[in-house]
Amino acid sequence: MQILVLHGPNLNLLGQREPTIYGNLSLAEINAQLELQAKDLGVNITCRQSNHEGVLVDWIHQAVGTFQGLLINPGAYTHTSLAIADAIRGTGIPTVEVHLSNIYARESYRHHSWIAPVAVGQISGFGVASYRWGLAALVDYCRTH
Ligand code: CA2
Repeated sequence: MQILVLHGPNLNLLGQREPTIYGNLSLAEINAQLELQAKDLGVNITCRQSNHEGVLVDWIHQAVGTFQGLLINPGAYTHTSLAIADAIRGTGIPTVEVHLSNIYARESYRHHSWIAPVAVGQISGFGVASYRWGLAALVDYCRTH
């Protein structure tokens, strides 16, 4: 099974700023943890990050036929991007949305997600564990559906 992991805007800054909200790990360290977990789960993952909405949309389109599941932290596009939601809905790729922080415990403008209605589910607020549990949940979903 091939899983695409997408990280949205500014997540390339992880580990350098705002550690109290997003933790100390860099994006490379998060990806390394997911790679190890993927081996245990017996799946392959491909991790990508972009600061550009259209690039993320293109990668979701291109995932069809190659990837069976999508794990995505859309970053701030969570709260603004109908385009990413439409891409996920349009491709029909099973998707799990993850967030490092608990978006519902933060500013009200972070409480709405365009992605949640097109995702299988969402995990928010557990730091890097949101990604790990999101990957486990996505693989389980893909194996059982
Ligand atoms: O909690 C999350 O994972 C978020 O998706 C992170 C986004 C934020 O806009 C969402 O509301 C919740 C922001 C990612 C920015 O990451 C930074 C990391 C270090 C320094 C500055 C920004």
